[in-house]
Amino acid sequence: MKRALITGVTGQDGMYLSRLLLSKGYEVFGLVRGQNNPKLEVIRAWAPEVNIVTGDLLDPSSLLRALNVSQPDEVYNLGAISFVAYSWENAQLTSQVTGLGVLNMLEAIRLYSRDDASKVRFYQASSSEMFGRVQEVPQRETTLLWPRSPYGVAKVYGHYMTINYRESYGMHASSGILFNHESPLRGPEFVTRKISRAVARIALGLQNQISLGNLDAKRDWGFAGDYVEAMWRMLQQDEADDYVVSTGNTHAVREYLDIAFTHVGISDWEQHVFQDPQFFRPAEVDLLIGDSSKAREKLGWEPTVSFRQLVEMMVDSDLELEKQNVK
Ligand code: NAP
Ligand code: G4F
Repeated sequence: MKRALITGVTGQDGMYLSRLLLSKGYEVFGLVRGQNNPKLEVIRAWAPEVNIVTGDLLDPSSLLRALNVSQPDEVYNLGAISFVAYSWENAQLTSQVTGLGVLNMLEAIRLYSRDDASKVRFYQASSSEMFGRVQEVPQRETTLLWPRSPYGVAKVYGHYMTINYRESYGMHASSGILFNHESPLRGPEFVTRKISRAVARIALGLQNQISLGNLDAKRDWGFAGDYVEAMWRMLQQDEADDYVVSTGNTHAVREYLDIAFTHVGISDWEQHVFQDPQFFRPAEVDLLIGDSSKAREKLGWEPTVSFRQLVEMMVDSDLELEKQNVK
């Protein structure tokens, strides 16, 4: 039985990945921070078989302890401050958790492995946000990175540190440059879930409008359940490497709005949508579209959920949740 340690197990990807690994017969350990984390109950209900280990990416000795307890074959480092807008207001904290946290985990693995580089395989959750002011369309593994947010800068640090540990110590350390991926488990602060939730509530008469920022930004949105499969496949390769994971299609925020509102029978949706300056960012990533041919060829990975299916899945899920508020 293989053993895996997941940081960020209480997040969207951690939840999908934990179920994927359990379905493959892994013994799964999940790192949870804080003394009374409200998400603990959520992950316990979602995947009761996950063994919880307390720890924090800011606390190196807690990471070493988590490794000693879990004795993993594979570590998936998904833990991060992941909300881009928040990263301008909390730039140092974001740099420490999302950037230095990667170094803390890599160093803990190096010490735990006692320089046996083959002992633990490592996955780093890198991000298409690193492409920022994109220097090439579509973006691929070799595209110059030009981050546009403190979050993006922190992810670049973690990305290069992962490559550095691979090259310096021969560690099996892979970095997945994942483009935006969503699901009904997406945090409500991200634009897709913010919209699916509001659309459900508007359809049910629970609210009348939604305030958003830039509706013209374009993202390459996929389904989180597909993307965690790519993470696992990366760690099953003989050689560690870096891979772009994306659908290869891009859509503006207003296209997401159009499909979501149309799905609940509202065609004149503009009257429900307001733009509020507080949701515009100091620097925007205008366009993301990924070229995932390397992942498709080497990992045999491909997305299974279309953009329309993704939007409708999220709206349907929020309709079910919000109906409970009507009862
Ligand atoms: P998410 O839902 O925001 O989850 C983030 C996780 O990190 C949560 O479990 C959170 O724990 C944990 N965390 C925060 N601070 C921590 C700390 N100091 N120590 C340990 N854990 C900490 O993010 P996600 O969407 O699942 O994304 C997973 C990873 O992929 C993140 O690194 C993200 O930056 C990256 N990524 C995401 C996407 C995407 O589109 N979803 C795309 C590219 C890359 P709490 O529950 O306690 O807050
Ligand atoms: O949903 P978002 O907040 O996601 P963003 O910034 O693309 O970041 C997500 O994807 C990254 C991968 O590229 C991850 F690394 C990161 O952790 C996170 O998961 O915003 C998407 C777009 C942006 O252009 C934003 O300006 O939607 C635009 N937007 C417009 N109105 C809004 C809003 N975003 C949010 N969150 N809230 C709004 O009201």
